[in-house]
Amino acid sequence: MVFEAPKGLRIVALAGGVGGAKLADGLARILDPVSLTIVVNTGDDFWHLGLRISPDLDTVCYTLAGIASPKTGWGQAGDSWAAIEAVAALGGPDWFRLGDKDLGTSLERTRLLSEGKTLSEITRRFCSTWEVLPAVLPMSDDECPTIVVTDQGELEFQDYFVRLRCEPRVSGFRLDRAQAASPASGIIAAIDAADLVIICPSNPWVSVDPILAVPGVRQAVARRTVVAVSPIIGGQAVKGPAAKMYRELGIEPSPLSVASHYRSLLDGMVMDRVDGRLQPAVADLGLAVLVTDTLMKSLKDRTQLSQDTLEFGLGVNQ
Ligand code: FO1
Repeated sequence: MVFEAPKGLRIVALAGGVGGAKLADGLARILDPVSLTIVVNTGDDFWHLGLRISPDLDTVCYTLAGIASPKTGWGQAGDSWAAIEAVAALGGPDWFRLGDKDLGTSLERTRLLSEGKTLSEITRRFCSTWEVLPAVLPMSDDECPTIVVTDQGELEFQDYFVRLRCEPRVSGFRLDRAQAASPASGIIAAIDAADLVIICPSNPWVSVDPILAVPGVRQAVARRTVVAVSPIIGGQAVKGPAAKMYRELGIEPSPLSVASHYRSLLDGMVMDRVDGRLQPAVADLGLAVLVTDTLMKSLKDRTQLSQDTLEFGLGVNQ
């Protein structure tokens, strides 16, 4: 499927995690690569086993390269676990399941960082090896860990998400490192040139808000036409703790809550048919609404949702 795009079209997608990676992949499959820039959350990045791990960047790149594990959505397809099992056998931490090939990615990233390369440069180099053609940009080259405020204290994201299996009760988030970071080179220019910014179906609190917290990003996005795809379908997150977070924060998880979350930025909202009854309430926020199939189980679902979102988004302010 090739989207009949107007010449010179520029699209920016804000993405984090598996849902974001799937829509970014759908967009990459129907757009000319020069039309697409994907800005990726790095608030989940952390130091572990002496290595710099960038889970969302890797998830997006592996997915676009067609090498992501189809079972988990993260990590590489057909990976083996010899290294992490050797770590465990020696009494080291194995709660973060880094496969052997995945470990290679983090080893090389860490080596290049120690040589003084930036995360943007490293990502560009990896994308070239993996033949990922659209521009994939980390939100910042600075370290900006997202802190999850919980009943078990303030936790770095992977501690909360993987080590503690999202069990602690969430009361808020601290994005102060993102708020003090510089946007990676090219991000603001890409957003300023965008005909449409698409907020992918990623967790609003911990995948998209960190990107928007980087100085200048929210302001640049607010100047463009923006549509969001809800990561909440029928009161549940397709993957991850978004719905649990909403409930613990006293908010009903729904596309209406997602639309309210981004309200000051949005022109349009894409939500699933199972939530069709909420269309009038979302429209009452002053937004255009597209009700369609948003669950991405197959590659065809990814390209169809991308096509629907592009057609809707590009028409929203006509
Ligand atoms: N998620 C898990 O739930 N358990 C893991 O052991 C795990 C390992 C892992 C290794 C590399 C990588 O790139 C991602 C990994 N993830 C794992 C996923 C990751 O924690 C999340 O996808 C994101 O940070 C949330 O978007």
